[in-house]
Amino acid sequence: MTTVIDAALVAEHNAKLASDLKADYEALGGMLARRGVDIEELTSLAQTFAVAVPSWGVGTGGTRFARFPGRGEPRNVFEKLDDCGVINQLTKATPTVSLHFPWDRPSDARELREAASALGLGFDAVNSNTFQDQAGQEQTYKFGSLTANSREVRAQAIAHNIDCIELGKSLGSQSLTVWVGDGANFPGQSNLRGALERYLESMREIYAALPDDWTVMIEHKLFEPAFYATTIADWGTSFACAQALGPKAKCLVDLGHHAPNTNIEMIVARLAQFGKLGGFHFNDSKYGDDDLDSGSINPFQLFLVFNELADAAQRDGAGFKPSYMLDQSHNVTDPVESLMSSAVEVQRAFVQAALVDRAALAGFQESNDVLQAAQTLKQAYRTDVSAILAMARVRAGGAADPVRCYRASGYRDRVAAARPPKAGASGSGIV
Ligand SMILES: [Mn+2]
Repeated sequence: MTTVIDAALVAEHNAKLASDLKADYEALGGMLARRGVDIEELTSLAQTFAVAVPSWGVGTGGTRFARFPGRGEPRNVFEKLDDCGVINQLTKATPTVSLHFPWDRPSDARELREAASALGLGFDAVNSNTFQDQAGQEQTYKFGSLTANSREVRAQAIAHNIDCIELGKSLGSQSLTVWVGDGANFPGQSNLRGALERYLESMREIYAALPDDWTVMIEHKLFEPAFYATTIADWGTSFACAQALGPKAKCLVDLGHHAPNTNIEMIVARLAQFGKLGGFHFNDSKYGDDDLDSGSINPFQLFLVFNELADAAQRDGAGFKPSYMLDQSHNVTDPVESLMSSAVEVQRAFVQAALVDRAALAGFQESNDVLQAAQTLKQAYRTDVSAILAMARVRAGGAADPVRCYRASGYRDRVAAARPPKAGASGSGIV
């Protein structure tokens, strides 16, 4: 396997931090032992954590108003893979990449698969794109895609999704994520029920093209670009469609795709209960679909989501395996740094949720000891598990402090020189 950053540099970085990490790890281990928790078990658990990186995340995003490109942005899917390789090399938590077609469409799928595999990367869900028109496309998605009134537009959108499945098969993916921006900007623009009927009709054709071991994940989003009525606006609609389509259809929860203050952890519990939780797009938000770094605004919510996931894993066993992906837009930070920090923050919530004393919590719930039940969650959430995460990384060959190590490596300066900006470079937009 090739490493993008010199492995000797990572080893040197880790050696410098080794004694501090050992001291922090032993102190935390002692504190956890007094609670009856074995730190080694948590460290092993942390090492099992994996979240996919979106290929579009390694480029600078932008807003509806402007995009300010960053230095050394990847100009094609191979350069995106290099950046993803750095993220996984230093965090050891992001072994897969989620591609977006046609932005990342390879001319040779085998070459792309080999490039990924040389970096130790695999491919997670593939994502279709029927929310913008591509050069040379016959039909426009201006008035919708899978729900469009026009049969020709729907046929084009269906064919694109089936093409994504075929591409994904050749890359080793096992799921397709479908998000459509279809909806209406004015009351009366669209027949609300008719649009959903057309959506289901289109999705049935896509579903029929899925291999047996594939999943199609339906991603809902409250609003934007449809500002009056979005066809797949909420988890209820997503759930109803997944039920109507069949067992290979599941729901995908993007944390930013809800109204402010929505109880997302309860949505997670509901979908898990009914076997329809397919996966996540992790990010954070303050107002809407802000696509901010995971855990940057509301880390407690992220913890509560993972608390529900830990509960579901305990109830449902090994069969419960939702897929995790980051889905963020980086406007003012180095995307590699943001994605590394976010992977660590999601992993942190995963480990903190494992710290919840579930037997004690169940007892407090049973006896209606409300205060102690709440405190049980808070105790886990307040525990700083940074040393566990760092130890998990170091043991796997990653960096004790990924961002510090990355900065010391000079990677961004190197790629800034090697990747001069190019007009019309491959998309790194906002999803
Ligand atoms: Mn998303």
